[in-house]
Amino acid sequence: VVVGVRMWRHSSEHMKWNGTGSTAHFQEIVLERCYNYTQLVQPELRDRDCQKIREAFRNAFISKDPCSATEEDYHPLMKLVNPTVPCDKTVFWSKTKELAHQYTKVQREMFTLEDTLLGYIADDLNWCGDAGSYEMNYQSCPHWKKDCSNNFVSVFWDLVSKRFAENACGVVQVVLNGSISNAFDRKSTFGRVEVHNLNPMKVHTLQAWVIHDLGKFPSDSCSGSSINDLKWIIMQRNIKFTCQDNYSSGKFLQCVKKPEDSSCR
Ligand code: N1C
Repeated sequence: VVVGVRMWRHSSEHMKWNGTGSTAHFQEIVLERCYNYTQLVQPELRDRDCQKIREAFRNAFISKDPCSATEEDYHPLMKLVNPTVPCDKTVFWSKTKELAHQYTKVQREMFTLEDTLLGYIADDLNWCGDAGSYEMNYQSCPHWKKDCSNNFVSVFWDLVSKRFAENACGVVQVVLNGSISNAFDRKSTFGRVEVHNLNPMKVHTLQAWVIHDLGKFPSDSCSGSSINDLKWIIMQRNIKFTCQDNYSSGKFLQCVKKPEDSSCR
């Protein structure tokens, strides 16, 4: 009976947040993804110390209040991994994660954030700790809306997205969702962080692709008002803007593979 009571108290103490808890085996997954990326995906990074990266990642949030994350917490991790995407190869996305990743898989040398080391490591993972404990909290983590926006996962994505955008150069692309009413959303990470951190000295054109899902009615397009917002922001920043639409997702991927096809012009 005593053991049962202790276990119950233990887990209820940790159910304090409204978001999903840390991903099971977080540490092992981080290490495995790091090795996989640095040895197989991008062997130019083979000298990166994955144990150090895992430790710096953990130290960023462990034993800390999960609602008081700052950029500084991640600085040691950022120092170990600087983003290196060649000019003309950056691909942003908003509400089109799946499709953007299919695109960079077909166009092998193109990069979304998840095709860089830190994005690859953290993709789809969840993590948080607790002040006064060396453990991760696997029961619950702060929900960005219901608990706090300065949680460690949100601060991480905002920071790596900012660095990813700051480092972009040449022509950059964004894959947007034409099957929702606002293909460009000022409140998304792309609209709130990335657009404003492109460096006009380095980026000369933003090329937008507005893609709709097969079978769904297109709800937004290059001539819609949300894209017009984006165009206005980008042109004000002295960056050239181009937009392509009327592709379905399947057609888009076909045309990526076979751009010379007459139906793709
Ligand atoms: O808010 P979004 O899309 O516009 O963010 C996407 C945008 C991309 O261009 C990426 O470079 O911002 C970057 N980015 C990620 O790569 C990423 N991977 C996983 C931003 N967020 C990312 N996530 C998680 O998805 C994160 O938790 C964030 O809150 C969502 C954003 O998805 P979205 O709204 O479709």
